[in-house]
Amino acid sequence: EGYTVAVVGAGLVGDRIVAELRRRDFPLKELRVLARTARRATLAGEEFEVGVAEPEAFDGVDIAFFAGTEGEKGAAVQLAGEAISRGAVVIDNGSDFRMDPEVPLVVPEVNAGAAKDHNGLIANGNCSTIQMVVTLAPLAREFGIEKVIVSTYQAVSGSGRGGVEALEDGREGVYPKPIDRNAIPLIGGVGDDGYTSEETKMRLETRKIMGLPDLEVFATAVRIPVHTGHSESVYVELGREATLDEVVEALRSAPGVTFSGDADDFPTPLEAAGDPNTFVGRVRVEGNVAQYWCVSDNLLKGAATNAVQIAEELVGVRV
Ligand code: 11C
Repeated sequence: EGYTVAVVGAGLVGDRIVAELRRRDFPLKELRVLARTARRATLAGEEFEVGVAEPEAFDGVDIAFFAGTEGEKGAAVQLAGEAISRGAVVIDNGSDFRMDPEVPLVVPEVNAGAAKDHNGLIANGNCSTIQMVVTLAPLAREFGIEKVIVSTYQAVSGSGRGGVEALEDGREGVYPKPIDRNAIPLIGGVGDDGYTSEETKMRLETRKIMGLPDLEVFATAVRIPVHTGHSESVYVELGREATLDEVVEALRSAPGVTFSGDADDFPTPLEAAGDPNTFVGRVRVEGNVAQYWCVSDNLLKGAATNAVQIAEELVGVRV
């Protein structure tokens, strides 16, 4: 009964994947944790004998979650093919394969059906993209959307343990400038067009997940001294004029959204951290322009929850 599941990576995201598999009661026959080196480790309060992530470790695995590594090529680049050739379906939280046309990029509230069309690998989106598309999808369905301008306020746990140490212990070398009591408008490397990799991910991944290849998306991604929970200020040009009530209704009834209120109610990272939903507040509407504030736990919906939801789509369980 159940599935043999491997989690590759014992960092913050690997920890949350184990937690979400348990919390959502995913049908497990066996749960293996793999990493670069073998060791004992505690993930989500559970002790594991962590195995070495090497090809043979995927023998018998049905689903392999690759937690992904910010700033360097994920382990999936080396090992996804090995896992797939042994019969596993890989769900990759890393960014290496997301824009590959052969690889579905899935946020179940938006494009669950895409998960079925895989060739062994399904990509999980970037955290700041996922929470945005969860809130854009109901607006696209109801009104159509034409243009998005977004500024992010991103938590340090998006950079893994190193980011948390930079905030809490002043660790150097993680960010280009100190993060404590600061705001850093540069996440990832800067491309030839002046956009950072994080900003480009938000543009390209949003188009792919929403199936809107021409959608205009302009992002500015900013790191702030918050432990967990990414926030976003979103401006959307809708396909038609709408009322505040209509926009609120679309957001309030959207799957995966917790609606905090319209003009003067707002969620914060402290409230969103630990919750799998995306929180929305500060909704304003003028003509065909909707603006709002959204917040989500970057390690949960931004990574682990979304990955486990994809696995649920694959095996046909609903929670
Ligand atoms: C951050 N969004 O907060 C990044 C972390 O493409 O999966 C995740 C990077 C990715 O820094």
